Amino acid sequence: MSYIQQQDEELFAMIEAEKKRQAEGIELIPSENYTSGAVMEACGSILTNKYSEGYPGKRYYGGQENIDKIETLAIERAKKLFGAEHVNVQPYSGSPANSEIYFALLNFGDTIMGLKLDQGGHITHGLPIAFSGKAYNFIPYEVDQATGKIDMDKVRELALQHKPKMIVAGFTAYPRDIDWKRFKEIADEVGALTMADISHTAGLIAGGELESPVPYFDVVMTTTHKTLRGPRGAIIMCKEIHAKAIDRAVFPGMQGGPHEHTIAGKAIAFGEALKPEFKEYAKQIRKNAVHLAEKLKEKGFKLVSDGTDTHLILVDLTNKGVPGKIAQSKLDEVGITLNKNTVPFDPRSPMDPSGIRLGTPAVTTRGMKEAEMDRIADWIDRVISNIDNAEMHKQIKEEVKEMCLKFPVPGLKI
Ligand code: DSN
Repeated sequence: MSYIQQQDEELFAMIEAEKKRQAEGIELIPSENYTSGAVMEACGSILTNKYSEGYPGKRYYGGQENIDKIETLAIERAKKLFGAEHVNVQPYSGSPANSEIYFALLNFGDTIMGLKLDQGGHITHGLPIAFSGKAYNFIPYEVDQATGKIDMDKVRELALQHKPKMIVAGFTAYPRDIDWKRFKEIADEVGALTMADISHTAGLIAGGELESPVPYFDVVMTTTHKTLRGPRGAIIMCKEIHAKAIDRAVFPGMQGGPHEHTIAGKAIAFGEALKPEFKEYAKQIRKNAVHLAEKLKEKGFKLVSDGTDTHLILVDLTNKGVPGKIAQSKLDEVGITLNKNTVPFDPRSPMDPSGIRLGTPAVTTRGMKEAEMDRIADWIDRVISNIDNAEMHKQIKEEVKEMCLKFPVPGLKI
C-alpha cells in the first residue's frame, strides 16, 4: 500500500477506513469472504499490464510465455479440484459467465427453466428486466410454500409442460442442498441441457461437504470469491463435448482480453483449496451455519426451510415485526454486516423485504467457531428485539469489536 499512500492520500484514507471496518466487524454476507494475502498480491501484481486475447498456445498478441503458464496452471488446478473435463478460467464474474453459457449452447428466445429470483434464484436466472429474462424465455420454478424447499415433482411437471432446452439449478438465497441427480433425470426426460450455478457452495463442494453436480451436469459454473475464497471472478466447467462452444462464447463471443492478474489469483485460491486444511474449513463453515441457525431458532427466529444444509441462512423476520431493511441497517451500526433479502412468497418489495440473509464463510475464515456463533446469535437477537435502543446498540458495537480483534482477517494488517 505504500505506493497508494505516497501518491493518493485521499484514496489511501478510504481503503484504510474499509480495512478497519473489515477488521472490527462481523461479516455475515454469505457471498463474501476474505482472500489470503497471496491471492491479493496476485491480483495487485504486474500481470494487470498484459493483454492476452485467446487461450494458452493460441493468442493474438506476443509476449505470452509467462501468461500461458499461469492460465494453464489455473485450468489444471481447477480441473483437479472439481474433477472437471474442461475448464475456462477467463469469465470476469458470475453474471458474464452465465450469459456466456446461454450464448454458447442456446439460441435467443429458447426456453430455459430457473428458480425465481424472489425464491432464491439469481438475476441471471431469468429476471424479466435482466439480459437473461429478455433474451431467453425463462420459465421460473418455485419452492414449496409449506416447506421452503424445491418441489422436484413440480420441477418435473413444468419441464414436461414447457420442454426447456436447458434447466438451470443453483441459487443465491437457498439454504438447502440440491438433488443434482434428480435435476439431471428430469432434464434427460425432456432432452434438456443441465447447467449448475454453484457460486455459493463451490467451496463446500470442493471441500467434500456437499455433493458435486460436475459428474452429472453438462455445464457447471461458479464465482471464485464466495465459499471458494478466491478473487472476484468466475470459471465455467463443462463436459469435453461442450468445450469448444463454451470457449468461443467466452472469447470472442462476449469478452475481450482476460484479466490475467485475477486468473493468477484464481490459481492461488485453487491451490489453497486443494490442501487438506480446506476440507476442515469447509466442514467448519457448515458446522457454524447449522449451529447459528439452531441458536437463532431457539430465540424465536423463523428460518426459511427451518434450517440450513449449507453456509447460508435465510430468516423471515415477519414474526419479529422488523423489516429486513431496518434489521440490516441497525445491525450494520453495531458492526454486524448481512443483507436484507426477500423470502419466498414475500408480500413486501425487494428493496424493503421481509427477511435477512446471512452466512458463515467469512467468520469461519477468521477462525470463529460454535462459541462465537452463540455470541453472534445473541447480538442479532438483542439488536432486533430492541431495535430502537441506541444505548444497547452502542454497548453491542463495543462487544463486537472486542471479539473481532481476537480473530485477525487474513492478509490484513492494521
Ligand atoms: N451478489 C451475489 C450474492 O450476494 O449472492 C450473487 O451474485
